[in-house]
Amino acid sequence: MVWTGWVNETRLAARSIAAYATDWVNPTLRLGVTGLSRSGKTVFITALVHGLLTASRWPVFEPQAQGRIARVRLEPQPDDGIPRFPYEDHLATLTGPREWPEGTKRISEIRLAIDFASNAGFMRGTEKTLTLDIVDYPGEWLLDLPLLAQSYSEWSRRSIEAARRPPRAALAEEWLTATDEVEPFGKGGEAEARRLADKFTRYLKSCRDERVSLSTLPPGRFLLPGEMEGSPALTFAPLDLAGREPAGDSLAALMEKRFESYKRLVVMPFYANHFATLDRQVVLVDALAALNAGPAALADLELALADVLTAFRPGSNSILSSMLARRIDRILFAATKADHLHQTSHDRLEALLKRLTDRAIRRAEFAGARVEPVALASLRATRETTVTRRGQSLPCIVGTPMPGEQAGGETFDGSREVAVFPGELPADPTGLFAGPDAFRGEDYRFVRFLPPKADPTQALPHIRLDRAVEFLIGDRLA
Ligand SMILES: Nc1nc2c(ncn2[C@@H]2O[C@H](COP(=O)(O)OP(=O)(O)O)[C@@H](O)[C@H]2O)c(=O)[nH]1
Ligand SMILES: [Mg+2]
Repeated sequence: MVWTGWVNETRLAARSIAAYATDWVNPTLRLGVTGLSRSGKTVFITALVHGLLTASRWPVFEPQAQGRIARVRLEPQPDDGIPRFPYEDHLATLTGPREWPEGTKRISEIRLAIDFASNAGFMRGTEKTLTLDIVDYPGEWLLDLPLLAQSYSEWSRRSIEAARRPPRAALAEEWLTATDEVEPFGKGGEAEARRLADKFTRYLKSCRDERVSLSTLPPGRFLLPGEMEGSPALTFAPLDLAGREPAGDSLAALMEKRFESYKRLVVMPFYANHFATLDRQVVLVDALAALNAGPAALADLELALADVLTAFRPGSNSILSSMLARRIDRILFAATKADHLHQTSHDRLEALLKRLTDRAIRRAEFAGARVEPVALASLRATRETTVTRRGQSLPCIVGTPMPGEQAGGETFDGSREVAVFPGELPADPTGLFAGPDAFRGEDYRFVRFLPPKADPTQALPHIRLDRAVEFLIGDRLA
C-alpha cells in the first residue's frame, strides 16, 4: 500500500469528537443513499424529502402517524464543496411534464431539520430537532472499496478470471484478445495503456447493459468518470501477469502505478470525506432489472451485495475499519420499482431480496448492524386491477407505458393507459438460484411507465416508502 493513512485518520478522529459534542445538543443523522446507476436514488430522495415536507400520511412512520412531527424545513447543507441535491427541480420534472429525472453521476447532499415532540421517558413532550443530512452517491464508487485491500496483480487476476467466464466472456472477447497480444513485462507506453484501458472500459460498460445487467464492476469511475475523465489515474487495465510481479519500466509496472494512483486519488478521498461520515445507509437495488436479465445477473447482484456489506463493516484490523469515524448501525436494502408488480408479488420481491441479502451476509461474514430488506416504490406509477381473460382472472397493473415500450406484441406511444399482466414472481425464491437454467423458460420482463399524474402540493403515491423511512429514522425521532 503506497498510501499512509494517519493524516486523514487524525482529521477524521478530530471531526468525530466535534460531531459527538454537537450531536448531544442538536442530533444529526447522516443518511447515505446509494445504489448502482438507474437503481432509483434520485426518485427515492425526492419522494422522501417531499413526504417529510408535506407531512404525508404515512401510517407506518410512527412519529408522523402519532402527530409528533411539528415542522420540517430545508436547511443549507453543511458541506460547501458538494453540490446540493436539486430536490425542487426533480419534483417539478416528475410532476409537471411527467418525466423521470436525468441520471446523476456524482455525489450530492441535502439537509432537513425536523422539529418533533419527544415521547421518550422523562423527555416526553419536549420539543427537539433532528437534523437529517441525505447524501446521494453512486453505488459504483462503493464497490471500489474492496480495491483498497487488493494489489494490482491480485485485482488483475480476479478481473481476468471473471471475464473469462460466462456471461462476461462474450462481452470481454475484444479486450481479452488485446490483452493476450501485449507483453506485460516488455517496455510499456502511454498509447498501449490507453488502448487497453479503452477496451476494458467498453467491456465494463457492456456488462451494465440492461440485457446483461451485471453489478460487480470495479473500478467504478471507469463507468462514471466525472471530472476524472481521461486522467492517468483512470488509464489502466488488468494484465495477465502469470504469477509474476510488475517490475522496472514494464507495461505492468506502469499499470500498477496507475492502479495505486486510482486508489489514492479516487477511492481514498471518497472514503475519508464522505463515506466515513455516514450513520445509516439505504442501498437501492434494481432486483427487477437483474430478473429481467437472467440468473447470471441475479448471482452477480448477490456478489455485489456482499461487497457492499464488506464496505460497511470491514474486518476489525483493515485499513478501512481504522478510518471509520462513525459506525453504520442500520442498513436498509430496498428493491425499488415494486410498482412494476401486482401487490400479490410485493412480498415475493421482498422475499427474493431477503434471500439475496441473507446469502450476502453469510458470504461477507457480516455482523453488527441491523440489516433489513424492503420492496418499495418511491413513486408509484401504476394502480391495480383485475382483468378477466377467457374466464380466468388475472392480477394486472394499469399505467401509461413510456413511449417505445413493448408488451404483448404492441409498441406504446406514451399517450394512453393500458392494463398489463406483469407476471408473477415465484412464491419461493430458492428456485431462482438453481444455476444457469434456474428461470425454467420463465421470462421476467417489465414494462416501464411514465410517472403518475400528481399534484406536487399533495402526498405522492408510493409503496412501502413509509416502512423504509420508519426503519431509517423513526427511532431517532423518539
Ligand atoms: N415505476 C417506477 N419507476 C421508478 C421508480 N424509481 C425509479 N424509477 C425508474 O428508474 C429510473 C432511474 O431512477 P433514478 O432515481 O434516476 O436512478 P438513479 O440513477 O439511481 O438516481 C427512473 O428514470 C425511472 O424510470 C419508482 O418508484 N417507480
Ligand atoms: Mg440519480
